[in-house]
Amino acid sequence: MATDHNKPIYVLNGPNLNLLGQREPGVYGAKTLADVEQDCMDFAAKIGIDIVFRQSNSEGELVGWIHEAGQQGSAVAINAGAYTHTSVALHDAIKGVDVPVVELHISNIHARESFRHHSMIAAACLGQICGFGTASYTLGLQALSDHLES
Ligand code: CA2
Repeated sequence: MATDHNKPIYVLNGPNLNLLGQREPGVYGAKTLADVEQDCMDFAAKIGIDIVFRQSNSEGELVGWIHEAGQQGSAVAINAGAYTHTSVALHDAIKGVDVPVVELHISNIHARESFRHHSMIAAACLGQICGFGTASYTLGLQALSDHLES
């Protein structure tokens, strides 16, 4: 698939990620979501892509944004937060769009509580990046950019 440089990569964030940097710094680090957005903007400018960065606590809103990305975007990087482990709706939305989707997580979900080991969206995604702290976001953007160029 050739990269459509006119279309942005959507970076979508699920529930409670608006709290980043305010609690649990041992698990999720000290950066706020605004810091992560800035890191993504800087990285996107460096590698020559456009991004749209959003967060919602609503499963339905995330579903709508995946649909929007399927029409107006080139790819999706999603940290679905706790919906990762529960949401058939997000799985189906990802399956329903014709753009590559990368699942990302700040923490290593496989090294945490057993209820975090299973991802409902992993099988619908191109791949999964987790455990690299907030660098998982820029790693996800790099992976999608490389995939779109290949
Ligand atoms: O490691 C990740 O990125 C997660 O997607 C984060 C989710 C968690 O449910 C997933 O299992 C793994 C939680 C996001 C909530 O983040 C908070 C940050 C600070 C304080 C409270 C929640």
